[in-house]
Amino acid sequence: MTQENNLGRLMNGWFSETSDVWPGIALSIEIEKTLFSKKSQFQQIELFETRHHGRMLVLDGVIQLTDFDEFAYQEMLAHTPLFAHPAPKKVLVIGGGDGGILREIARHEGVQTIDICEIDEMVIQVSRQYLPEMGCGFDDPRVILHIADGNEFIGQHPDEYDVIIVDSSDPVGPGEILFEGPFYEHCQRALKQNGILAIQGESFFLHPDLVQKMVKRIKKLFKIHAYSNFLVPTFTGGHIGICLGSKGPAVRTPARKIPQKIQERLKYYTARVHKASFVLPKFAEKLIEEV
Ligand code: SPD
Repeated sequence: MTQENNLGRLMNGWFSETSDVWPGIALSIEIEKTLFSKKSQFQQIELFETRHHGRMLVLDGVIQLTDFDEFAYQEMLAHTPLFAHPAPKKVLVIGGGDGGILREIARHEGVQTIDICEIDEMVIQVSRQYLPEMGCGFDDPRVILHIADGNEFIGQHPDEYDVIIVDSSDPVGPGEILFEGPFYEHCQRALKQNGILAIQGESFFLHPDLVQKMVKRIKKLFKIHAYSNFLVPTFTGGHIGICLGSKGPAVRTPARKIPQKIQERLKYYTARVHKASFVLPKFAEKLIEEV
């Protein structure tokens, strides 16, 4: 897929996220002003002040987050695998340059090391400058930043992580490699014996073929696998999934009690939401079961 096909449009004060990955449908957000717009070595990075939804980060024309609902995505993608694991100590994030997933992982006191591998340093700089609520994720002393290609990095770290979280953009531009078979195999090898992998799992409404492709890869590599989904109103389609693979722990329920100290700071994730997120509409369940 070419990047040219994927650029969003700014017209009459509205940003519309149009893409060949979801033809014929677009999500539009009213913009107040553009705070940052520059092409990095890897992608077009844009940061907007929206009229009603706070700040918004856009990569190659695709909305990555808004202040309005970023908590839903970051909390679910981080806490679902972390609470499914009985005692995660070493965690890796691939992508996630905005820092929001780091912010959530840092709430877990038992986690000792948080490696993050992000290919595009400019995303981190922009987030630190314009999205302090997420950029602060990099301030935790347990965070070790690696500016590198996620696919190459993961291949060099066998048997190292309790949890790996892939916070990727869509399979266009720098994120494309993170949807390929070899990357999944590297992730499987980089996990310790009881490790859990959680990958940004796209939307079964917008791209069922892609979801099936991801699930098929996970099923081939992990004895335990599941697909979770939840609401994010400012993503086209209004929801997104997580594709999970586990070498041991069950993933559909939390393995431990959510500490009060963490729960009181969260806005989306609860133990009940964790379990409910694995209940899928009939067509999606079929889609996932038949691969
Ligand atoms: N279709 C958009 C998928 C974006 C997923 N990545 C979001 C990054 C937020 N940390």
